Amino acid sequence: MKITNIKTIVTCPDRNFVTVKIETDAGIYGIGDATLNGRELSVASYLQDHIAPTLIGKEAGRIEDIWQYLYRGCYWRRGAVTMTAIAAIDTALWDIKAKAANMPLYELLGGKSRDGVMVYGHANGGDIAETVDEVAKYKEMGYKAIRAQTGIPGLSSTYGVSKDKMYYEPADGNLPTENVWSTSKYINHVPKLFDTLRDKFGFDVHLLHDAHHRLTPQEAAKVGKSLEPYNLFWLEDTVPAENQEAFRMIRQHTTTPLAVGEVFNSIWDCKKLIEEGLIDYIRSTVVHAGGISHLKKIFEFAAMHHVRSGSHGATDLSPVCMGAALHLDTAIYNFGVQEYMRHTEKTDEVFPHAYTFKDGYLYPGDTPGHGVDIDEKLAAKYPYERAYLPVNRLEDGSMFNW
Ligand code: EZ4
Ligand code: CO
Repeated sequence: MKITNIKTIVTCPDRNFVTVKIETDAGIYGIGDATLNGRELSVASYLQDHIAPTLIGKEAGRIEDIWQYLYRGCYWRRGAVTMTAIAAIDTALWDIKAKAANMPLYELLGGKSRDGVMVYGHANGGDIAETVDEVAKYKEMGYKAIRAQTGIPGLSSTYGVSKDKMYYEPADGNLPTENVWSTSKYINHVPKLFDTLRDKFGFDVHLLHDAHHRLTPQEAAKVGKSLEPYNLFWLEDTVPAENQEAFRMIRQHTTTPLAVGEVFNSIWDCKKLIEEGLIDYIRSTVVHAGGISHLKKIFEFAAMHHVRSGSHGATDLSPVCMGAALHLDTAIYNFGVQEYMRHTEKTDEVFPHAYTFKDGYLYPGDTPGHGVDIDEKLAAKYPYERAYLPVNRLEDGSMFNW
């Protein structure tokens, strides 16, 4: 089965998505997500201008060899743009292989290790009372795990807290929005949120929290310690982890479980974090960490070091990524939790999918492949719209220095 054509489809059904479609001479096609929030067109060009010409005529079943060819063969290894493009090709090739075998993808990855994939949703409010209401809504929908974020008194806006509830999108504006951040205001406020939530909902629901890479190691240690009485499922993205050693300091001071990795794109971003047992959950996902092939290797390495998966699953990762991630989540044995922010109706219409939500769990479905498709005609109705993730400054106007 030879690759005959590679299309790169850019569409904006409420937000931008890049999708790669690989066609073969057997009439079977596969699709992969290539969306990199705020940098979408770079990946589209990488795929269309650089990768596509090199793969026409190649054997579609040689997934590992194509992965190594794209990773090692281009000389310039790693990087978010490159790895997202490789991920899209890899996902599409796994989709093709599973369709050709007439099996849902999880069967090719070793079969089911679990029946359903526990997901967490985002409850965010402008203040604590509003966040409490949002958590209640997620509980009603059946969620077993809920991420809680709240606005900080004295700061006019906070990343991850939005007016839109079910489907908020952090990217906006024709130019980047600028937010103001104060760690001292945050540190004093966040324990109050979890104190209120545990008081109201008890300890039977998993609660998570995301610090969006805004802390120093010392501040992270302090936040982790202050949240210990509330028994969080995890504290996410404390420090950026470009300096992996920084997590040693956090680890020594708190037993709050630590999660990081949504911006990582390869095993080399988390090798030390995992092998030294500095984190509890690795949050990388299919689209940004080299596809099914590479992420499976990361998760298997993590399994040896008591680290579980907790894949990123915000609205800017397309339903194609979600479908693929659910098959991997279903197959691996060290699965932890899967983020699920849901997509808008418009997005779901462009990407018909087999996965379903019930009672706090997602199910990948049994359609051959990863079970997600793209309606190209509908996609063509929504042209790309420029959008950026916001920039953060401190109260004195300076950029973050960590
Ligand atoms: O900031 O997906 O855990 N989820 C998150 C997300 C990310 C966005 C970045 O594009 O932190 O909201
Ligand atoms: Co996050």
